[in-house]
Formats: sequence, structure tokens, C-alpha cells
Amino acid sequence: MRVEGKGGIVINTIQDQIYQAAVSASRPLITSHINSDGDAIGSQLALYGALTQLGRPVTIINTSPLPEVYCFLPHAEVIQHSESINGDFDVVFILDCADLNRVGKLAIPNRATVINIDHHYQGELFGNLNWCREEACSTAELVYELIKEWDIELNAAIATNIYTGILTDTGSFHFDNTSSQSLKLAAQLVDLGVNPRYVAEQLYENMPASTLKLLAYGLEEMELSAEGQVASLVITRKLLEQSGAKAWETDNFINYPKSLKGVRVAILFQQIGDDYYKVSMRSKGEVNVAQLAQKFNGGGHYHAAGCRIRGSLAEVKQRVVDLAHNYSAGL
Ligand SMILES: [Mn+2]
Repeated sequence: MRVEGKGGIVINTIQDQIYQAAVSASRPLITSHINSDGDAIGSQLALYGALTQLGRPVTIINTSPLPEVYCFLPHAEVIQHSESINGDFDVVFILDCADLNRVGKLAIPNRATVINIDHHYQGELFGNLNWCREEACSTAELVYELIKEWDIELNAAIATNIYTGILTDTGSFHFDNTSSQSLKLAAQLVDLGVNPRYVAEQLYENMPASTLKLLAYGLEEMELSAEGQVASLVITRKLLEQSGAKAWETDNFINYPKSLKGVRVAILFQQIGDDYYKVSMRSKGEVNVAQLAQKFNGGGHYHAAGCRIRGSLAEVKQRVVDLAHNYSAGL
């Protein structure tokens, strides 16, 4: 991890500096973004496994509850949920967050060393130490790159958590962050003890009946516009109530409008408050939805992005769908 600079001077790489901070941490915290996804959770738990082996008393706290679908992951039971995060932490790992606001309410001591590990397009370098690479398929990949150099055993538990981060963030190896590198990494993780069938079953074939019910309600009202190039799905709190589903159960819904022939942009509007909507966007081909999301102060990747918008459903839908028409038309 150390590289020789000119004249034999030893330069500490960012990975080395993070390792030094990790081994000397007396109260490390790991957190991630609101509405935890598989990459956030998998990365956190893999890093937890590594820090624990280094003898660090590590805490994981997220501002959103752990989605049930990830409860099968090794060590998932240690994840705490709190509306706001505070405590006397000296090293704070923030994973998979393009900016600090994504964590939610966070109050940590000023002297704490903030370590930002992330792969988002145009993510902010808000940490004291930033291990950020847009080319990485997932934050889990970056965590793996980091901890494989540590003096720890890469066991099946760590490997399963990393694998889940990669699998979910590449859309089960569908998205364009699926590369020779991510597939090789997956193979290495299988060699370390990951059972791909088991993980896939837990993630994709373990759905509560309420999810399918909610999806049916949503699909019934799905709208196609721009001659079938833009498809949008709306999930209101009322539909959640009617189906008995929880908010996280909509996680893969956007894949349904996206899977339609001819659709270039798929949009999921999910109500998160009165006149407040979470908007997820996916695209196929040459449509950059990260740019579209940025118009609404959101962000993400070329083919997968999102934002939050205040306004009535009709207003929010019209603003996003109108702009999506322009993007799908290549304007
Ligand atoms: Mn990610």
C-alpha cells in the first residue's frame, strides 16, 4: 500500500491513510445514506467484519430502518436505526453517499476523521479522507479493494456482503457498470465462499405478498408517453396502505416500466410526504438520467438516478415527464 516516490520518499496512499485511521480508531462509526440499498448495507457489513477483525469496537447506525430483504446478510443484526446520529465517534466511515446530506441527521464531533468511500458520478469529496472512484461498480467494490490489503481474513461473511453490494448495484449484472472487473471480482468472492444461488434467492425470490399486490396496483395506472418512450409509475402512500406494503418494497418496481419494449426512460414517483415525492429514473441507451435528476437537485449515474421534489403529484409528474421527453428525444 506504500509507494516509493521520487528519491525514495515513501508516499502514504489514501488506502494506507485509511488503514492507519481504521487501526487506531477507538470509537469508529459506519453509516450510509437514507433508504439503504444493497450496496450501502453490504458495504457497511463487509467493513464491519474487517474492522471487527482488527479489534475495533465498531458501531453501525443508519437513519433509515434496515429493509427486511437484507436481514439475511451476515452480521445484519448489528445495524442500528436512529432518526439522528450522534455520539463520541472518532472515525466516521460514510459509505455510498454522493454528498453528506444523504446521511440524514448527523452530529459528530468536529475532531472526528471522516472517511468517504463512494462511487457516485460527481460525488462530493466531503471527507478528511476520500476513497472515491466513479469507475467502481459499487461502493462494495471499493471496500473490497481497501480491506483485501488489511491483515484480516476475507471470510465467506465478508465476501457475501461485498457480493450483495455488487449484485444489487449492477442490477444483477445488467447495468453498464457490469465489467470484466466486476465479474472477476464476483468470481473471487465465490471462491471465498459466496453461494450465488442462496444470495439470489434471498434477494429476488423472497418477496412478501404485499409487494406483488402493490406492484399490481401501480402497474394498473402505469402511464406511457412520448410515443411509448417514457413510462411512469406512481406509488402513493394510499396504495402502500391498501396493499400493506412498506416503502422499501418498491425497490425493484422501476424495472417493470423499464423492461417494456421501446421505453427509453422509466420513472417511479413514490410519495414520501404530503406533496413530497421521491423520483427514481432509469434509462436505456443514450439517455443520461443523472443529468435529468440534477435539474431537480438530485444525482446518480448515467442510466440510474433520482431526486426528491415537492409539489402536488400532478405538478411533480408533469415537470419530470416533460423534461424526460426532451431527454428521450435527445434534446
Ligand atoms: Mn452504490
